[in-house]
Amino acid sequence: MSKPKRYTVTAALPYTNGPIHIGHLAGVYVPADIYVRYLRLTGHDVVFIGGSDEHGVPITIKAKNEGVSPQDIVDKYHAIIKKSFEDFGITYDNYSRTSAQVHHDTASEFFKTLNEKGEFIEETSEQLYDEKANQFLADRFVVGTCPKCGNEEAYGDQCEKCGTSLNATDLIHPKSVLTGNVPTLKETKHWYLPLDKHEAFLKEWILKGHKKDWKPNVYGQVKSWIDDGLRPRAVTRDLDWGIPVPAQGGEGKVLYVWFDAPIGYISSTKEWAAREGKDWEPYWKDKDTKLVHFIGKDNIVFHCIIFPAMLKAEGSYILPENVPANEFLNLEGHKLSTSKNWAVWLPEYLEEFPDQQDVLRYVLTANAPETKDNDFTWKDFQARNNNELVAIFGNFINRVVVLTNKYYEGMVPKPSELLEVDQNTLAALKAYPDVIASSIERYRFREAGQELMNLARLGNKYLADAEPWKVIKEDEERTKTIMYVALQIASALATLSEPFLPFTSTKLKDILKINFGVETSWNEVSTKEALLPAGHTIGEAKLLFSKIEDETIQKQLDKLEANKKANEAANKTLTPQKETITFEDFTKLDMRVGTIIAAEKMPKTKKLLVLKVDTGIDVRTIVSGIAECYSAEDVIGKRVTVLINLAPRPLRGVESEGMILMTETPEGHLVFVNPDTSTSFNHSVANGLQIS
Ligand code: B3M
Ligand code: ZN
Repeated sequence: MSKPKRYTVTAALPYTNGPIHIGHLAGVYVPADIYVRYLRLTGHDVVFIGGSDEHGVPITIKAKNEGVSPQDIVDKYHAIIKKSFEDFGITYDNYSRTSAQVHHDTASEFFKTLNEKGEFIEETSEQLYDEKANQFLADRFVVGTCPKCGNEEAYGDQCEKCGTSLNATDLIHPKSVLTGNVPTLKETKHWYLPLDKHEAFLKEWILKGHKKDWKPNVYGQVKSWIDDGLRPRAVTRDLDWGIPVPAQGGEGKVLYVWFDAPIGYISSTKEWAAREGKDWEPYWKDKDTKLVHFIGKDNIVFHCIIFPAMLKAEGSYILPENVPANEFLNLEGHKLSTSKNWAVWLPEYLEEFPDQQDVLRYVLTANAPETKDNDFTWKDFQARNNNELVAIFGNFINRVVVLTNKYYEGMVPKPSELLEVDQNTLAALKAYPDVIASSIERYRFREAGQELMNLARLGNKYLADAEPWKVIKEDEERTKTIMYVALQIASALATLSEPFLPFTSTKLKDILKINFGVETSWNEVSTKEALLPAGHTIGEAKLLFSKIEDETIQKQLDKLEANKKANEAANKTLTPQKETITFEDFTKLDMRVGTIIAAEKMPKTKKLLVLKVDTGIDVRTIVSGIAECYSAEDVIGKRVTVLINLAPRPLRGVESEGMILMTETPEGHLVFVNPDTSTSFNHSVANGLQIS
């Protein structure tokens, strides 16, 4: 595309079934925000669009699990997610939600247009059905083995391991997420988008077209799907949460979430335009608009094949110029996982590191999973903060500001003759806007972030070599020149850091007093004679970054470790229920409340305690396998529930005349079914009685 007239930039609409974590930020939102901030700073017409994805099975499942309505879930997480974006400086021009009326209308219209144009196939076929839950199983309501890669946890619409988009009936050994049942087949009618019909166009557009400049991971995935052959794909579902299908025979059905969600970008643009008194259409329909979708790799097929096919079928829309999808970010060597709570959640991060959004933005950019999956570690986080942000960027700025205040009461000195080293440094400085821009425009945000740090390195090295703190003693004129040059670098950093470290950039502009009308634009960093002219007065030094201590990092590692343990306990496979017994069977059990009056360890065993228990009718000996959790002293005097009519049996030569009822906590500890409190009884209900 020749120079675009305007940009429409979108970032994936997060599902509102939980808060967002560092993986989302690194993969989608920070790169998107860097990109749009850069575009704005360079004077482009850009709209940055986002919103919450509030339909779809993940939401319904979350609501079911929490025993609340889907609406409660989306209201809760929409607010939390929106706030996280604001907190981390993600500068959407509009953040909408797919439950908004404008979206329901837009998505319905879109469907109707395609339907009227005959772009769908209506077909009745057999779909997976859960007899027990009384519902069809699509998308995340069903898991099974991926026919392509063998992943046993593939969903009904997609395998997240290999990225393949699936139809639920493709799954091998499907299983209902709702009941665990093996689904049966039941006839139902749906509307299908015949992707095969668009195959020729997609080939032309992506494979033969200019999409070779797409990232190799994106291009490669898309090519492999096209090469595999495309098939019709259902765009409606038998569900009750979503946008009702606006067609005859659509009663009780909703639009497939991946049909409505990308249209959410359009609805959100409409909302923005209405608010700003603009026309939304050029942002989606003018061929001089550059449309860019920022997404994670699991969303590639939807943004590179299905949505473009929808847009093409509709006929009046432009197609994305680029879809710079990232790979995944891992955490301390393991896949990020919401269900396993293996994540750094943004709200929690801010609680523990208040006002340190830029540190996270910086580290996630430096480690962005641009070309392959990457790992976030707390040690690396600490190292990047301490060795780069504090030791290079922060240190340079601090020295410049402190010395300027000390020598010149904050006034930028007038330089005298520029030596070669000064000229070279200023020339190097002027090259940075283009260098960083070129990386950003090629979606190489890691590289861009490192170039920014290189500019700070340039400053640091310049000062360290020039040593103004020594020179001042013998050559005041030379010192002025050195400080002048250093101040120009500080000023350039204030401007060029904005896309990456927006909070720091604001602070720095405040320190340098360049935020009120004397701001330098991105391009002016290269062209302006003096970024900070002699005579301009700067403010006092303020710390931009602070060192992160080992204890702080250890605390985060401990927290993850604790999560892991809790998970292991929670994931222990629950013993299935035994065969049912009759009420008569139950009444045969004679349970009494007794008191342990004596206890001793059974010699040469690990697990056994020999107890004397006062049952109220007698005192008897009971051998109990609880010694790994309780010592003899622990249990003496304890009131316990005893099954007294269990046939006596010898254990290691001691006749045991009954049984103490115990149960297991989620952490795997044995606890007494305690007649004195109700809590332990709840455990027994939840976990099944374990008899020791
Ligand atoms: N909500 C998937 C996700 O959150 C999906 C993206 C929609 S973008 C239109 O990962
Ligand atoms: Zn797979």
